[in-house]
Amino acid sequence: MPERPSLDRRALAWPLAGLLAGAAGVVASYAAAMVLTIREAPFVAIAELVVRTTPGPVVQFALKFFGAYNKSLLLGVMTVLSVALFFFVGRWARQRWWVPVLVYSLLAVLAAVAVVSSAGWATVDLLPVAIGYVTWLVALSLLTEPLRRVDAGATQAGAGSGRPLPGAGSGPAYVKGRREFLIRVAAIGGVVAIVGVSGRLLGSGRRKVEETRRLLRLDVRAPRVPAGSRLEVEGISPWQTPNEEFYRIDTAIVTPAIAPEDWSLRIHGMVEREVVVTYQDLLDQELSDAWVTLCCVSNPIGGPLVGNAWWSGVRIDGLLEQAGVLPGADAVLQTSEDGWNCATPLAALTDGRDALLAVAMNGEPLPIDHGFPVRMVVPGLYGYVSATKWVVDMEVTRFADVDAYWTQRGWGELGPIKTASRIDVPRSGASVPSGTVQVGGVAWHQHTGISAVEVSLDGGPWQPMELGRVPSDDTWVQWGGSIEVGPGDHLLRVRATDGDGIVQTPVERDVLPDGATGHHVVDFSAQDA
Ligand SMILES: Nc1nc2c(c(=O)[nH]1)N[C@H]1C(S)=C(S)[C@@H](COP(=O)(O)O)O[C@H]1N2
Ligand SMILES: [Mo]
Repeated sequence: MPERPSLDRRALAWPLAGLLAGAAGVVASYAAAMVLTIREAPFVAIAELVVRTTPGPVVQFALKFFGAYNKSLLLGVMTVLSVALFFFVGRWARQRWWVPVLVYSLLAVLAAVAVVSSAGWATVDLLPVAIGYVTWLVALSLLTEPLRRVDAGATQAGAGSGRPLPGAGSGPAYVKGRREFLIRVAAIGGVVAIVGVSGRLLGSGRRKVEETRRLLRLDVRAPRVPAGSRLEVEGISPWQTPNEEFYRIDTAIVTPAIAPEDWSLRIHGMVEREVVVTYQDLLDQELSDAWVTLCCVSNPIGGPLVGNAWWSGVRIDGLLEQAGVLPGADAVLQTSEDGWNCATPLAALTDGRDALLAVAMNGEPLPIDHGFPVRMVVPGLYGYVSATKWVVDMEVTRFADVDAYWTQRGWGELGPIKTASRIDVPRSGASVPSGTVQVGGVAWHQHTGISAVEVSLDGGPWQPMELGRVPSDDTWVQWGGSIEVGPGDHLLRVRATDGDGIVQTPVERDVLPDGATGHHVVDFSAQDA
């Protein structure tokens, strides 16, 4: 056993390490929650868990004594308790390395329970908990490692002189360890301060925008799924994709949170007059709406990066007309608040299709991550050349003069959508009873439409499937039907025919440079019932 530490600086260094490591973990988890736009950081989630599980009589008692059972009181108590706990964790770490590991693990489990037991949690909500946990372990071991060396040096020196040196040593190991400890305290303290302040700024701005968004009442028509568009096939993608399930693609690590009153769009370039529109200007115009299926160019055959929503907004052709496009222009370069950009063929914005500057998605103000307050939606083109979120600038120009974000990186300049079809049921690897098997999925070729979908079992003849009725050529269609399946392993293949009568090619091509082609094939097995 090392000697009992006397009350010297060395003994104080350990609790200090505990406090700083504790703060580092809490701050890291908080900042992670803000970056991931998770409503409550783990610390607050625990507070909410306490509130949820506090029995009524205790609440009454607290009310009597403190006048209010409010969250700031609770958070204050929790902070004091945490400070004390982290202080002792640091002290205990000196004798028993596993005590901090145990305490951090218990705290992480508590936070995870708090998250999982809250309403509407998602798996990503656990990420801040994991980040906090790892930060605790790493920060504490970084801080205590030089202290351990100091202790070891003191013990050695003590052994050499025949008696333990009480408290502070003065040998080279002590001086070096001490210096290193102080450097690490300063470095970790600095990082904690910076991360904490940025998390706070990020969190408060985002929270305000989210609140504004939630309180917005836009005068848009509510989505009404057209009759006949939905087929009765269990397990296929819903025709209308809910906002929470809609795929997301952003290059930004932290998506922009823009207050509507801070938003404006400048339309300039090859135009007769520059136009600047505010959010209110958009709302003051007549809003159009349309069902449009959005798809990502990087969606592999059979992949999930596609969704169908009801979009409301202002027609882009009208805005371009206000600006007066000059002859010679063939592209509109859009830039988002976060600096991403893309160029869309001018023709796709002016040929009468429902190209919208959208303010609402499925009847609600756009979710922040889907471009709030305003984004572009253009039927028939992949998102990377048309669907600019948080759009703030539109420059009428020529393709010859632009080099946009993804085209610089090897993706095609024009991004017309290719015919695609997907099998949703049976799922790959599924096991079903043999006999009549229900199959189904979705198919799309926005702005051209889908006229037929067929499946082939184990290389057999193409069998026509039933199609849902859709309101326009700009959405996907559900397809479904039944096939006869004997026992054993099977391959099911699907292909669509577009509105021009062109059959989807079986030739397999990668998503790069301008979208994948090929048939979706699913393997499944059937057992004797
Ligand atoms: N500002 C911005 N807009 C963007 C992107 C982006 O990274 N940043 N990604 C684009 C791509 S590649 C696609 S497929 C669509 C996806 O839109 P969603 O995230 O709302 O589904 O947005 C487009 N708009
Ligand atoms: Mo995309």
